[in-house]
Amino acid sequence: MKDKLLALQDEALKLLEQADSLSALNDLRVKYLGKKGPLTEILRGMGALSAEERPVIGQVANEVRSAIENAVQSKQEALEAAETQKRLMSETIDVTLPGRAPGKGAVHPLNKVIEEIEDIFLGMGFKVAEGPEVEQDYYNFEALNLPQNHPARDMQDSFYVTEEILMRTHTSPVQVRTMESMKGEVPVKIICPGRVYRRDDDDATHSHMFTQIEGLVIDKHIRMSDLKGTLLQFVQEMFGPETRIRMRPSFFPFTEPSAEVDVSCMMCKGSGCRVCKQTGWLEILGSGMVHPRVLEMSGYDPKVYSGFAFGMGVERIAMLKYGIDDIRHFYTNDIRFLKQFVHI
Ligand code: 2NL
Repeated sequence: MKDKLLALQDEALKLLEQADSLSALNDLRVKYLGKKGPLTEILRGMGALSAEERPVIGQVANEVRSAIENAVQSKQEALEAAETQKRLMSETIDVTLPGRAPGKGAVHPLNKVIEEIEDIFLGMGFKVAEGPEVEQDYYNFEALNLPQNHPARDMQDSFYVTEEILMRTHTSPVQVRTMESMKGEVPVKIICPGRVYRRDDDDATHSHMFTQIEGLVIDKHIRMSDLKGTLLQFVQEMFGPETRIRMRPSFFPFTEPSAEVDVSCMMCKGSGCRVCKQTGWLEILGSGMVHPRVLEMSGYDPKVYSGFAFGMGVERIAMLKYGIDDIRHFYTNDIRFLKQFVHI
């Protein structure tokens, strides 16, 4: 019996010495000291021993148990210490290493151009007004004198949400809302930048979503020469002081008379090149005197007040100014394209 106990102790101590993880150690503890282990079994069988043998074997069994318990205890401490050491090593931080510089963002080229245009008009005393991109038919069409059967109102040309609600097709509704809220007060002198939506197939020069800036001035005695002077000042700040403009008769339902505005080509200074198709001129704006019915519908008496308005596509301006050949570059967010505008 005693030999059996000592052999058990030898075996247990040997395996404990080899245990290389806390879970392996726990398995061994259960195996040798657990309720179903050999030691418990031996102690249970003590009843069959003689009265002389019982205390001797009992003492040996207790010594064996203590020896195994002590071995488990010290091995556990050793493994825990090793584990702590390992974690400390893996979590070591070298505080002397240089930091990693975070990647810097930059303003999108379209937003830079919007800000540049806003700054020019702010310098001439305009305020910036913004409004909803999802708009009521009334503000987008009706109040702008667009007749019921006008092609722009066709389901085929605009993104309708319901019969009465659509994605705005220009930023004019913001100007209508501003006139309404001004309740006939003057001067009105605003520009309205923002996204607009039209059902168009995308290609190098068309996009179903683009950015527009419209301007509106209403006061007493506003006339065509105020429009021309304002736009000349704008293009000379935008494209250079030598820039010239010309106005051609045109038509918009919301202005009368209406004019298309061309700037002298900034690539060839007007001598003719590929960009201006040898004409020396580039079309950049639509404009005109606000139609009397538009003034009247939004609370301004056309016998007392007059105004001018204009609208331009920001992408087109940016493409001309920076020689960009495809409008889709503004929306595909290719970092190689965007990086070229970080310092403009
Ligand atoms: C273009 C032409 C234009 C307007 C926009 C306007 C707004 C009000 C009243 C009258 Cl509230 N007119 N806006 C006028 C003429 C032309 O835009 O080619 N845009 C890209």
